Amino acid sequence: MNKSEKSIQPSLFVSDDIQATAREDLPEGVALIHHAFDSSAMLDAVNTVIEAAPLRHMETPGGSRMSVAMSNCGSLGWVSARGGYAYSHIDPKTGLAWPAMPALLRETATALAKRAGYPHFAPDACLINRYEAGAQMGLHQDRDEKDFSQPIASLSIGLPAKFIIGGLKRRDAVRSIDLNDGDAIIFGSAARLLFHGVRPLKAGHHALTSDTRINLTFRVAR
Ligand code: MD3
Ligand code: FE
Repeated sequence: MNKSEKSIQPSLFVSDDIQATAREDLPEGVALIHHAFDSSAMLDAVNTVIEAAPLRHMETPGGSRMSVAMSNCGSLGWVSARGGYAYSHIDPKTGLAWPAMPALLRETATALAKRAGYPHFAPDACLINRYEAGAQMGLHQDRDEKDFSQPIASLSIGLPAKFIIGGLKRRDAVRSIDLNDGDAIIFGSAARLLFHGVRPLKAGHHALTSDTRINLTFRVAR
Protein backbone atom coordinates (compact mmCIF):
# COMPACT_ATOMS: atom_id res chain seq x y z
CA MET A 1 0.00 0.00 0.00
CA ASN A 2 1.42 3.40 -0.93
CA LYS A 3 1.59 6.53 1.20
CA SER A 4 -1.35 8.34 -0.35
CA GLU A 5 -3.64 5.37 0.23
CA LYS A 6 -2.58 5.26 3.85
CA SER A 7 -3.40 8.90 4.49
CA ILE A 8 -7.09 8.66 3.61
CA GLN A 9 -9.72 9.36 6.25
CA PRO A 10 -9.49 6.86 9.11
CA SER A 11 -13.21 6.18 8.92
CA LEU A 12 -12.74 4.99 5.33
CA PHE A 13 -9.56 3.08 6.05
CA VAL A 14 -11.07 0.78 8.65
CA SER A 15 -12.28 -2.69 7.80
CA ASP A 16 -15.64 -4.03 8.84
CA ASP A 17 -14.60 -6.67 11.35
CA ILE A 18 -16.12 -5.25 14.49
CA GLN A 19 -16.64 -7.64 17.36
CA ALA A 20 -19.48 -6.63 19.61
CA THR A 21 -20.79 -8.46 22.62
CA ALA A 22 -23.42 -10.33 20.69
CA ARG A 23 -20.84 -11.89 18.38
CA GLU A 24 -17.93 -12.60 20.67
CA ASP A 25 -17.25 -13.62 24.22
CA LEU A 26 -16.65 -10.08 25.45
CA PRO A 27 -18.26 -8.46 28.48
CA GLU A 28 -21.35 -6.36 27.84
CA GLY A 29 -20.34 -2.84 26.88
CA VAL A 30 -17.06 -3.81 25.21
CA ALA A 31 -16.54 -3.43 21.45
CA LEU A 32 -13.37 -4.71 19.80
CA ILE A 33 -12.51 -3.53 16.28
CA HIS A 34 -9.60 -5.08 14.40
CA HIS A 35 -7.69 -3.16 11.66
CA ALA A 36 -9.46 -0.12 13.03
CA PHE A 37 -7.04 2.67 12.02
CA ASP A 38 -3.85 3.51 10.18
CA SER A 39 -1.32 2.91 12.94
CA SER A 40 1.60 4.34 10.96
CA ALA A 41 -0.13 7.71 10.53
CA MET A 42 -1.27 7.64 14.17
CA LEU A 43 2.27 6.97 15.33
CA ASP A 44 3.55 9.95 13.34
CA ALA A 45 1.05 12.16 15.20
CA VAL A 46 1.99 10.60 18.54
CA ASN A 47 5.64 11.37 17.83
CA THR A 48 4.87 15.06 17.36
CA VAL A 49 3.17 15.04 20.77
CA ILE A 50 6.00 13.33 22.61
CA GLU A 51 8.56 15.73 21.17
CA ALA A 52 6.77 18.48 23.13
CA ALA A 53 5.69 16.39 26.14
CA PRO A 54 8.27 13.61 26.54
CA LEU A 55 7.33 10.15 27.74
CA ARG A 56 8.25 9.64 31.36
CA HIS A 57 7.90 7.03 34.08
CA MET A 58 5.53 8.53 36.63
CA GLU A 59 5.60 7.67 40.28
CA THR A 60 2.65 5.98 42.01
CA PRO A 61 1.20 7.44 45.20
CA GLY A 62 2.94 4.54 46.96
CA GLY A 63 6.29 5.75 45.63
CA SER A 64 7.12 3.15 42.98
CA ARG A 65 8.13 3.90 39.41
CA MET A 66 5.54 2.84 36.84
CA SER A 67 6.97 0.43 34.26
CA VAL A 68 4.86 2.05 31.54
CA ALA A 69 6.17 5.42 30.25
CA MET A 70 3.42 8.01 29.75
CA SER A 71 2.52 11.32 28.25
CA ASN A 72 -0.72 13.06 27.23
CA CYS A 73 -2.28 15.36 24.72
CA GLY A 74 -5.51 17.30 24.85
CA SER A 75 -6.66 19.93 27.31
CA LEU A 76 -6.32 17.52 30.23
CA GLY A 77 -3.67 14.89 30.98
CA TRP A 78 -3.56 12.09 33.52
CA VAL A 79 -0.73 12.39 35.99
CA SER A 80 0.42 10.27 38.89
CA ALA A 81 2.79 11.38 41.62
CA ARG A 82 3.41 10.88 45.35
CA GLY A 83 0.43 13.16 45.96
CA GLY A 84 -2.01 10.94 44.07
CA TYR A 85 -3.64 10.58 40.65
CA ALA A 86 -5.33 13.46 38.88
CA TYR A 87 -6.12 15.10 35.57
CA SER A 88 -4.13 18.28 35.06
CA HIS A 89 -4.07 21.03 32.43
CA ILE A 90 -0.32 21.34 32.98
CA ASP A 91 2.44 18.84 32.24
CA PRO A 92 4.40 18.78 35.49
CA LYS A 93 7.56 17.84 33.56
CA THR A 94 7.56 20.89 31.27
CA GLY A 95 5.38 23.28 33.28
CA LEU A 96 3.44 23.90 30.06
CA ALA A 97 -0.03 22.97 28.86
CA TRP A 98 -0.19 19.50 27.29
CA PRO A 99 0.11 19.55 23.49
CA ALA A 100 -3.21 19.90 21.70
CA MET A 101 -4.80 16.65 20.59
CA PRO A 102 -3.85 16.23 16.90
CA ALA A 103 -6.93 16.24 14.66
CA LEU A 104 -6.05 12.80 13.30
CA LEU A 105 -6.09 11.34 16.80
CA ARG A 106 -9.32 13.05 17.82
CA GLU A 107 -11.12 12.24 14.58
CA THR A 108 -10.00 8.62 14.60
CA ALA A 109 -11.15 8.13 18.19
CA THR A 110 -14.51 9.79 17.63
CA ALA A 111 -15.14 7.79 14.43
CA LEU A 112 -14.39 4.53 16.24
CA ALA A 113 -16.54 5.46 19.24
CA LYS A 114 -19.34 6.21 16.82
CA ARG A 115 -19.05 2.72 15.35
CA ALA A 116 -19.27 1.32 18.88
CA GLY A 117 -22.50 3.22 19.54
CA TYR A 118 -21.27 6.52 20.99
CA PRO A 119 -22.03 9.16 18.33
CA HIS A 120 -21.30 12.15 20.63
CA PHE A 121 -17.92 11.12 22.07
CA ALA A 122 -15.75 14.26 22.47
CA PRO A 123 -12.56 13.31 24.31
CA ASP A 124 -10.58 16.05 26.04
CA ALA A 125 -7.72 13.78 27.15
CA CYS A 126 -5.54 11.24 25.39
CA LEU A 127 -3.16 9.25 27.59
CA ILE A 128 -0.18 7.82 25.73
CA ASN A 129 1.27 4.64 27.25
CA ARG A 130 4.54 3.14 26.02
CA TYR A 131 5.38 -0.43 27.01
CA GLU A 132 8.84 -1.92 26.69
CA ALA A 133 9.52 -5.63 27.29
CA GLY A 134 8.39 -6.52 30.80
CA ALA A 135 6.28 -3.38 31.28
CA GLN A 136 2.82 -4.08 32.65
CA MET A 137 -0.22 -2.47 34.16
CA GLY A 138 -1.72 -4.05 37.24
CA LEU A 139 -5.43 -4.66 37.64
CA HIS A 140 -7.17 -1.30 38.17
CA GLN A 141 -10.30 0.73 37.45
CA ASP A 142 -10.26 4.07 35.65
CA ARG A 143 -12.15 6.31 38.05
CA ASP A 144 -10.43 9.69 37.79
CA GLU A 145 -12.82 10.96 35.11
CA LYS A 146 -15.93 12.86 36.18
CA ASP A 147 -18.58 11.22 34.02
CA PHE A 148 -18.64 7.41 33.88
CA SER A 149 -21.45 7.52 31.32
CA GLN A 150 -18.73 8.49 28.82
CA PRO A 151 -16.78 5.59 27.26
CA ILE A 152 -13.02 5.15 26.97
CA ALA A 153 -11.55 4.28 23.58
CA SER A 154 -8.23 2.40 23.49
CA LEU A 155 -6.04 2.10 20.38
CA SER A 156 -3.06 -0.26 20.20
CA ILE A 157 0.07 0.33 18.10
CA GLY A 158 3.08 -1.94 17.66
CA LEU A 159 3.88 -5.08 19.63
CA PRO A 160 0.97 -7.27 20.77
CA ALA A 161 -0.15 -7.40 24.39
CA LYS A 162 -2.35 -9.58 26.54
CA PHE A 163 -5.03 -7.40 28.02
CA ILE A 164 -6.98 -8.74 30.98
CA ILE A 165 -10.47 -7.73 31.93
CA GLY A 166 -12.38 -8.72 35.03
CA GLY A 167 -15.46 -7.58 36.86
CA LEU A 168 -16.58 -4.77 39.12
CA LYS A 169 -14.69 -6.30 42.04
CA ARG A 170 -10.95 -6.80 42.10
CA ARG A 171 -11.35 -10.48 43.01
CA ASP A 172 -13.69 -11.26 40.10
CA ALA A 173 -12.43 -13.69 37.46
CA VAL A 174 -10.50 -12.17 34.56
CA ARG A 175 -10.38 -13.08 30.91
CA SER A 176 -7.59 -12.35 28.51
CA ILE A 177 -7.90 -10.51 25.19
CA ASP A 178 -5.04 -10.17 22.69
CA LEU A 179 -4.54 -6.60 21.54
CA ASN A 180 -2.59 -6.24 18.32
CA ASP A 181 -1.39 -3.35 16.19
CA GLY A 182 -4.43 -1.57 14.74
CA ASP A 183 -6.91 -2.88 17.30
CA ALA A 184 -9.35 -0.53 18.96
CA ILE A 185 -11.37 -1.49 22.01
CA ILE A 186 -14.13 0.69 23.39
CA PHE A 187 -15.44 0.41 26.95
CA GLY A 188 -18.72 2.01 27.82
CA SER A 189 -21.92 1.55 29.80
CA ALA A 190 -21.68 -1.67 31.84
CA ALA A 191 -17.97 -2.10 31.04
CA ARG A 192 -16.80 1.38 31.98
CA LEU A 193 -15.79 0.51 35.55
CA LEU A 194 -14.53 -3.03 35.03
CA PHE A 195 -11.16 -3.92 36.49
CA HIS A 196 -8.54 -4.37 33.78
CA GLY A 197 -4.80 -4.55 33.25
CA VAL A 198 -2.02 -5.54 30.87
CA ARG A 199 0.28 -8.56 31.27
CA PRO A 200 4.03 -7.96 31.12
CA LEU A 201 4.93 -7.19 27.49
CA LYS A 202 6.71 -10.01 25.72
CA ALA A 203 9.95 -8.98 24.01
CA GLY A 204 9.65 -8.75 20.24
CA HIS A 205 10.16 -6.58 17.21
CA HIS A 206 7.56 -4.58 15.33
CA ALA A 207 8.20 -2.74 12.06
CA LEU A 208 6.61 0.50 13.34
CA THR A 209 7.57 0.63 17.00
CA SER A 210 10.60 -1.72 17.16
CA ASP A 211 10.68 -3.16 20.69
CA THR A 212 7.68 -1.31 22.11
CA ARG A 213 3.91 -1.13 22.25
CA ILE A 214 2.04 2.17 22.31
CA ASN A 215 -1.48 2.41 23.67
CA LEU A 216 -3.66 5.49 23.35
CA THR A 217 -6.67 5.91 25.61
CA PHE A 218 -9.13 8.65 24.72
CA ARG A 219 -11.18 9.91 27.61
CA VAL A 220 -13.70 12.52 28.61
CA ALA A 221 -12.02 13.72 31.80
CA ARG A 222 -13.83 17.03 32.38
C1 MD3 B 1 -11.66 -1.18 30.57
N1 MD3 B 1 -4.37 1.10 29.61
O1 MD3 B 1 -4.26 3.56 30.59
S1 MD3 B 1 -6.34 0.10 27.44
C2 MD3 B 1 -5.03 2.76 31.16
O2 MD3 B 1 -3.23 -1.07 27.13
C3 MD3 B 1 -5.09 1.37 30.69
O3 MD3 B 1 -2.31 0.64 28.05
C4 MD3 B 1 -4.22 -0.23 29.08
O4 MD3 B 1 -5.76 0.58 31.26
C5 MD3 B 1 -3.19 -0.22 28.00
O5 MD3 B 1 -5.76 3.08 32.11
C6 MD3 B 1 -5.49 -0.83 28.65
C7 MD3 B 1 -7.92 -0.61 27.58
C8 MD3 B 1 -8.82 -0.02 28.60
C9 MD3 B 1 -8.81 1.32 28.90
C10 MD3 B 1 -9.77 1.83 29.78
C11 MD3 B 1 -10.73 1.00 30.34
C12 MD3 B 1 -9.73 -0.83 29.18
C13 MD3 B 1 -10.70 -0.34 30.03
C14 MD3 B 1 -11.74 1.48 31.18
C15 MD3 B 1 -12.69 0.65 31.70
C16 MD3 B 1 -12.64 -0.70 31.41
FE1 FE C 1 -7.08 1.62 32.63
